[in-house]
Amino acid sequence: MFNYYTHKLVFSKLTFFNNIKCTMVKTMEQYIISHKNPDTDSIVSAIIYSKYLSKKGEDFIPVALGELNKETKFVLEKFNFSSPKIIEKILPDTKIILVDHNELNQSVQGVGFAKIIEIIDHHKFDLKTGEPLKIRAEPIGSTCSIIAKKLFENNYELSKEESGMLISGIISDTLFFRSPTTTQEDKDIITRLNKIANITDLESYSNEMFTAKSDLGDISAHDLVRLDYKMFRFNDRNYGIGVMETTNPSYALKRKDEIVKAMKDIKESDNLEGTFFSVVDIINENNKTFYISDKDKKILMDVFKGIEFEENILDIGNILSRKKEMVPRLEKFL
Ligand SMILES: [Mn+2]
Repeated sequence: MFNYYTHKLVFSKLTFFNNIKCTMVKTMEQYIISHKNPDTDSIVSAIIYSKYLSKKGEDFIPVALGELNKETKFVLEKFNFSSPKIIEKILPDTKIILVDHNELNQSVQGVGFAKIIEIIDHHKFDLKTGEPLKIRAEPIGSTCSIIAKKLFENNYELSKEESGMLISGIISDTLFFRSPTTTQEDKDIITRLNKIANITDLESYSNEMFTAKSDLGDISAHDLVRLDYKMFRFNDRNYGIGVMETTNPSYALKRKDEIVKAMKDIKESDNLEGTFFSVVDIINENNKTFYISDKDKKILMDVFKGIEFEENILDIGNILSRKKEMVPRLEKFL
């Protein structure tokens, strides 16, 4: 769809270079960007927010920064949405909206030269921007919860499928309310959305989602560690933390040797001080975290009172949330 501001920008540039012959004015695409290693919350947020904006006559294309995981594919198929286009980088001055992230190292290549016009997120903030922008951040279980609130507030008429998508995003990020990031509001929002979506048994639907996510086939150990991986800066040094939320933890635990090797490679390539890979058993609410150095092992033992499970793996108990439990405690300690 036509966008006035983009058009004006291109038009003024053309006027300026009026000696250059140009037969076609091509408007620059505008994007809603989900984070790297995309998850269901970020992808659904981007898709549904783009639907809302297009109703208001604003054309933003939801995009993914990489291959979708199997849970997300399952959800899109279930509610009949096509996968968003995958992009790697953006041109300078592209207008973008960031959903489910605000740290630029989790965003698209070229984000530093883009025009970020809005951010909707539920993570801690670590951002400096050149220009004023719209920000909506809430300490709530998922970005989909914030999108749902915004759509309710603006009397957007959600379809059955759109409601089902938002419910899926909330279920995914809150591990169907098991995660300590869950708030009462998330639960209330799901109840309200399900009046439209009419999913008969939310518990069994959530299990279907988690089973889809746990089916990783013959994924390489390297991709497994990177599946839901984020880099953090603690005490001016880089740490990489991968998380695998699964109903089948033995899948990863059995592949220890490969995973340890992959973690060593990633430590090298990402120039990390330390690296962790947590296998989170969603059903039994337990976290087994891989480490590759004695230093990292000691950190896990000091911070989470981890107990030895096997060499290179500590059982750190019922720590389910990287965002709310792992990162703040590691940051404080380090
Ligand atoms: Mn999220």
